[in-house]
Amino acid sequence: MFKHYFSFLIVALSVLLFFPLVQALAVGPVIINEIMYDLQGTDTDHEWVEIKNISDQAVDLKDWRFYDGSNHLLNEPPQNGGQGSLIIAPGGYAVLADKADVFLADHPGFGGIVIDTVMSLNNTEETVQLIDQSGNSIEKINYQKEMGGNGNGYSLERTGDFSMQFCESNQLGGSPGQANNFDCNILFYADSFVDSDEYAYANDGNCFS
Ligand SMILES: [Ca+2]
Ligand SMILES: [Ca+2]
Ligand SMILES: [Ca+2]
Repeated sequence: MFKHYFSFLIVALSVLLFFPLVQALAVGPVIINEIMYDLQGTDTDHEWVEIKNISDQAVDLKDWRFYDGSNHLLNEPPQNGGQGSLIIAPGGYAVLADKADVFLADHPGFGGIVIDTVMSLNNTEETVQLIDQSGNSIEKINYQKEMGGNGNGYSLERTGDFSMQFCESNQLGGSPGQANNFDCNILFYADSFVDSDEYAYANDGNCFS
């Protein structure tokens, strides 16, 4: 009997010690801030995702992965035509591009960080994640076409650093490397940090975050 209770104590302590760590790791410091998953015309080579460092310290993305159903290494600029570095300043942005050179050709004069990786973003719905160097999921967003940006040249933009809501950009081509500027005709809360596939809609046209 004593042995039984001792085992229970060990399990309980393990749970108490482990879960706060998991919770801490599951939030930031880098968020997926904007998703260009369905461009006008062909998507091949042109897709990109904007990420943002919402912490007050620089974050080094060395050995991080972008996940879109499988993990893809982030190529350190200037590999494959990227520019800048893997180190994101506090409050800073970076664009993860399927083809960094194609992104820069699509956005002449772009001065921000562009990191080449591999992505194939489904035009109906997809779960995308950022995986850190230890294999932890730092960010997890599930989008679907009903949120907007469905082949019309507009991206999906997060409405705030700590918001789970994504709305269609109100600027053709989105706002890569810049603060988001969006229009919420449909309210949507993505399931970042939470392992579920539930969505919430409202139809009153109001936008809040
Ligand atoms: Ca398209
Ligand atoms: Ca696509
Ligand atoms: Ca943006």
